[in-house]
Amino acid sequence: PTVKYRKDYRPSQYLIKHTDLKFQLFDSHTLVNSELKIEKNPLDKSDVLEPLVLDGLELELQQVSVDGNELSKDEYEATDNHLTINNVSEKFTLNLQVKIYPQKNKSLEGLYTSGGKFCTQCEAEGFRKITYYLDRPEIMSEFKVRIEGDKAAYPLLLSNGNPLTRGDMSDGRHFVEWHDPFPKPSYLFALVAGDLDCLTDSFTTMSGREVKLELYVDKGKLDQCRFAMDSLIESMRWDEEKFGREYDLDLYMIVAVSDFNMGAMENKGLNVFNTKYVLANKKTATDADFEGVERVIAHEYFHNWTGNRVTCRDWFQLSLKEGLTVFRDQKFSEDMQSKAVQRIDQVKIIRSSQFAEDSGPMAHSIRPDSYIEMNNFYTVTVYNKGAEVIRMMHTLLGEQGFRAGMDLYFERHDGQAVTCEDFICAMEDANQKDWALFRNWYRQAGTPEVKVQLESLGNGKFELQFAQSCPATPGQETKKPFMIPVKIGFINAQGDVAKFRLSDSDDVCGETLFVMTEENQTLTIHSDNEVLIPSLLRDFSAPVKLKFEYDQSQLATLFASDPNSFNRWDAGQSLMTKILLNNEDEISEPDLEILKNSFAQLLGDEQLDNSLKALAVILPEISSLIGRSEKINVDRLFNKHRQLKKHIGQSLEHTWFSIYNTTSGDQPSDRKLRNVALDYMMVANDEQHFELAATQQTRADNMTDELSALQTIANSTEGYKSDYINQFYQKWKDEELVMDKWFSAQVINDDESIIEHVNALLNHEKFSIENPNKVRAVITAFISGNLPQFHNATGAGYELLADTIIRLNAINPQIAAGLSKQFNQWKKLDGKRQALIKEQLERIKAVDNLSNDVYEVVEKSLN
Ligand code: B3K
Ligand code: ZN
Repeated sequence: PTVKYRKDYRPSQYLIKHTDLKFQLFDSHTLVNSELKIEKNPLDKSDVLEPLVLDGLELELQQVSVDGNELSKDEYEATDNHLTINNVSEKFTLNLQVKIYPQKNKSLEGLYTSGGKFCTQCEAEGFRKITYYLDRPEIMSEFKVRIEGDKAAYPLLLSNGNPLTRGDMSDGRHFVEWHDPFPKPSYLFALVAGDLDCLTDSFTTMSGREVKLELYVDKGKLDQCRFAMDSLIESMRWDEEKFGREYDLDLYMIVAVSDFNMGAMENKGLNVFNTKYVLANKKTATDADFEGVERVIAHEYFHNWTGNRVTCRDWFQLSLKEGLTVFRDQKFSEDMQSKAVQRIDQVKIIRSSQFAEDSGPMAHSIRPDSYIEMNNFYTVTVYNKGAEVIRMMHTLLGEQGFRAGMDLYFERHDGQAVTCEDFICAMEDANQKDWALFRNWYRQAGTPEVKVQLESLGNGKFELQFAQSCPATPGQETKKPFMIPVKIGFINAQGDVAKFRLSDSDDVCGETLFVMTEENQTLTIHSDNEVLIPSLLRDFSAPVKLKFEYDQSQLATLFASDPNSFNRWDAGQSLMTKILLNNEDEISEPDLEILKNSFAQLLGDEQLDNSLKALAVILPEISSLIGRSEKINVDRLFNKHRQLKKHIGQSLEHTWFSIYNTTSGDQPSDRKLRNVALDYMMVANDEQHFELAATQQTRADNMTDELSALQTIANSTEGYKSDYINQFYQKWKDEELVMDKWFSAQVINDDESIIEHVNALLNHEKFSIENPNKVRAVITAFISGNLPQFHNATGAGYELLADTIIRLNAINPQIAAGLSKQFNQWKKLDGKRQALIKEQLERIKAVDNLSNDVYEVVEKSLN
C-alpha cells in the first residue's frame, strides 16, 4: 500500500471540460461509454506533455479511441489502477467503453445494486470503479448522462441536474438523458435506476423560483416520508435566512436505499440516503431518529453550497466542506430544537469518540498530512472537531463577522475547488484579523489540555492562571500553542451569579471571553464576592480538556445553580467523572450521598426543562471515561459504573416512580425523562417494575416508548423477558429499520452469556453481513454500547470483533476498517487485555488479500 502526502500535492496537467456518459444497464453487467473533452490545464506551465494517467479500478476495458481513432494495444496501458495513454495533444477527445458488474459489487462503492435498484456512491474515490477518469475533486466537469435500461424493471432512470429527453427503445428498453449545468467533481456524480414510490412537493426560493422536490423510497413506504420532506423544506428556508444561500437547480431529488455505508451522500441534485435518515413516522421511529433525519437531510442540503458549489482541491482538505457543513447543520438543529440540549449532544460525541481518536494510533489533525485509504479519514476529527474549529471562529468573530467571512468565501470561490487555507483567509480578510496562530488547529493533532487555577489576592482581587499543553501524537512530538477561546463566568458560594470586572476595564459583567494565545497566561479580575466558583469553558467554547481542581461541593453548587445550562450539566458530569476515575475500588458513602442529593435537588427544580433533567442524571459514557484517560483499569471502572447506577436507581426509587407516573406530557423531552426514570427503576429492582415496562411496551403508540421499554426488558434478568422480545419481533419483523433496533436492544445486556447471544443474532434470518445497518445494529451496538462485555477478560469479545472484521474485509472493506478502529484504545488497557487484542490484530494483519482500508488501521494500531 502506498502512502499519499499532503505536501506532495501537484495540480493535474490535464482538465476534463465535458463528460458525456452512457450507461447500458443489463441483468448481469453494465456497459459504460464515456466521451471526455480533455485539455491541458492552463495553470501548468511546463511545455512537456506527460502521458495521461487516468484512475480506474475493477474495470474491463473494451475500447479506447482518441479524436475518433481507435487506439492499438501499444498506444495505451491498462493496469490494476490506471489507464495510461502515452501520446496526447493539448486538446483532444477521449472515448472509452468499459464493462462493470454492479450486481456483484458488495463494497457499496461505485455502481452497485440494493434491493433491486441501481445506485452509486462515489465519494471519495469510487468513480474510478465506474470508468477511467481523473478521479480527484479539483477536476470539475460539465456532465451529460444517458441511461438505458429495461422499462418494466427500471421505470425510473435518474442522474444529476435536469432531465433533457426520454424515449422508448426496442426490446422493452427505454432511456433518459440528463444534463447538469454546474461543473462538478466526479465524486458528486450519481445514478439511480429502479421502480420506486415518490413523494413530491415544491419550494419557492427567495428570488421566486420554483424548485420541484422529489423523495424516492421503496414501494409501500410513502407513509414514512413526510417528515424528511418537511425537514428539507425547513433546511432550504434556513439557509436562505441565515446565510443568504439559494438553491440553484429546478429539481432536488433524494433517493433512500437500504444498503449504504454511511448516512447519506450530497450528490448534486440527487442525494442518495441511507433509509435510516429518511424513513420516519411516530410508530416506527424514535424521537432520536427524527432528530437524525432532520440533521442529515439538512447536512446534505447545506453541502450544495459548502461542498458542491465550493468544493475541495484535494482530499486532505476534506474538513473544508465537512467541518463547515457539520457546523451549519448543528446551528440549524440548535434553531429547530433546544440549543442547550443540542450542545450537550454535540459535546458528548467529541468527548466519547473524538478525544479517543486524538489519543490513539490514528490521531490526525483536522487537515491530515497523509493517508493510505482516504475513506479511513471520514472521521470524528475531520467532521466534528472540524466543526468545533469553525465554531471557535464563529465565537471569535460573532454572528455578523462570521457571516461576512462566509459571504466573502462564496464571493471569491464559487465554482472553485479550494483549500482550508482559502477559507481561513476569507474569514481573516472580511474581519481584518491576523490568525497566524489559529492555523495550528489545522496543523496539529491531539487534544490540548488547559489547566486553570484561581487565586484570591485579597481586596476583591483574583487571578486566574491558565496553562495549555498538548500531548504528543504519532509523527508530532512537540506542539505549538493553540489559540483557545475560553468563555468564563462565576457564581458565589450561595450559587448566585457573581459579577466581576476585568482589571483593564470599568464595566461590570457576568461573563467574558478570554482568548489564550500562549502557553501560560493570567487574567486578573475584581469582584465583591469573597468566594468565587469559576464556571469555565462555557458551552464548550473550545475542543480541549479543561482541568480545574474543584472539590465535590463546588461541583455540586455549579450543578445546582450554574446559569449556563451546558455548564450546569457539565458540572454533574465532572462530579461523576471524578468519582468514577479516582483510585478507590469502590465509591465511598459520602460521595454516593452527594450525588443522590444533587440529583434529587435537580429533579425537583421546576424551572428546568425535562430533557435537561434527563441528560443531567445520565452517567458519563464509559467510552468518554476511557477516551480521557491515558491508562485505565477497566475492571474497576466497570464495577464502579455499575455500583453508581444501581445506587442512583435504588436511593431515588420513589422519585423515579413518581416522575414516571406524573410526567404526562407528549413532548420528546417528557418521553426522555420518563424513560430515564423507567430505566433507573428497572436497575433498582427489575422484578418489581417489570410489569410496568411490559405494559409500556405493549400499549405504546410511539416507537420511543416502545423501544425504551424493550431495552430495559432485554437488559433485565427476568426469565420471561423473551416473550416481550418475541412480541416485538412478531409485530415488526417486516420493518427493516425497526428490526435494526430489535437487534441492538439485545446486545447491551451486561452479562457473560451475551457473546453467545450476539453470535446467535449473527445467524438470525433477518441479519445480513452485507447490509451495513445490520452490522452496525449488532456488532457496533455491542462493542460500543456494551464495553464491559466487549472487554470481557476471556477475550471472547475481541475474538468476535476480529472474526467479523475478517469476514467483512472480503465483502466491504470500508465497514471492516471502521470496525477495526474499535481496537484503537488497546494500549490504555492492562497487560492481559493488551496481549489478547494484539493477538487479534496480528491475526487480522495476516489475512490474505487484506484491503488497504483494514491494513492502514491495523498497521497503525500495532505500531
Ligand atoms: N460526504 C459524504 C460522506 C462520504 C463518505 C465516503 N466514505 C456524506 C456527508 O458527509 O455528507
Ligand atoms: Zn458531509
